[in-house]
Amino acid sequence: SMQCYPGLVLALSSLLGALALLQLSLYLRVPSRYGKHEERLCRPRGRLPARCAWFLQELPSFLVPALLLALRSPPRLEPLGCRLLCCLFCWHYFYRTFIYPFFTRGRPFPLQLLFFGMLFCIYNGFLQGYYLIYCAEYPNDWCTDIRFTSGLLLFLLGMGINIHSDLLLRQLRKPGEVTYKIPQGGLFTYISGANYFGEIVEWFGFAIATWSLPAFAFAFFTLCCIGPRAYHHHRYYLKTFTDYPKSRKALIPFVF
Ligand code: NDX
Repeated sequence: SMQCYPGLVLALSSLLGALALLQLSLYLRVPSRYGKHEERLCRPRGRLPARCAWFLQELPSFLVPALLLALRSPPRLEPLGCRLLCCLFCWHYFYRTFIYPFFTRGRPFPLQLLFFGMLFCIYNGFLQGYYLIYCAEYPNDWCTDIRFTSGLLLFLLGMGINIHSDLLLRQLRKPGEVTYKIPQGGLFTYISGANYFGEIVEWFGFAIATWSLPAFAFAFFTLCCIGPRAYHHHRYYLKTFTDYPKSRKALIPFVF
């Protein structure tokens, strides 16, 4: 049966960190080609409706850790911290897999990116789940540790911002519409990438609550993946809308 191999966790986390840097070098200058940054005419290729694409892409991030948690024998009941943290991860991906896709009004998603996105979700879902369920050790009072409590608070705050911002974006379109408008309300008042800001806060909160290398590697990956994307969204808005609010920043309120 499965057991903890610390070397495996170290190797997978390092590779995730390396992927984050690769991501940064690839997408700092040019955005990843989906949504408003897709070059429709230049690159005709397969697409899947946004609904199916997001469902399929994110499903492994829910399924893999959920299965690891459910199938471990003997079940790991102690310490409480491990199960709680694994449930937090699954909770986010329950939302992203079973709720977000069914409401999205996004454009069809490129198959090629879907394939890589799915591979990424399998990889990361395995790493986070495997670490928490087979490797992590926490004292029994971890739930009252300042790292756990402050991390959990950040996680919940970030998730709230992310879900609320996703909702504001969705309400910009009527069903069937694919045009872009200026996002308004919530944190969009201050930044163009409010949904991304929430997601980044969320995963840094998760990293602090788990205090683990895999979770910090994932938070760093998230930052390198959607940080530049927030900047590209911001540039797109400035270029497209002459009446775009001048005081609005890309990702960090009042700063950048
Ligand atoms: N999916 C994470 N890399 C990614 C998919 C792409 O969950 O090969 C990372 C995720 C993947 C990426 C994933 C990993 C790396 C990949 C990359 C593709 C290439 C890259 C695989 C897995 C790669 C290497 C080389 C390292 C292997 O029509 P539309 O779609 O634009 O409509 C949008 C709409 N909208 C508007 N509507 C009206 N007016 C406006 N002005 C609008 N602006 C937007 O809102 C969408 O329907 C919706 C949201 O759009 P957008 O662009 O703001 O967000 P989006 O990027 O689609 O993300 C959606 C949510 C969001 O909450 C975000 O925080 C979260 O997913 N997310 C996204 C990406 C990654 C991630 C979280 C994470 O890293 N944690």
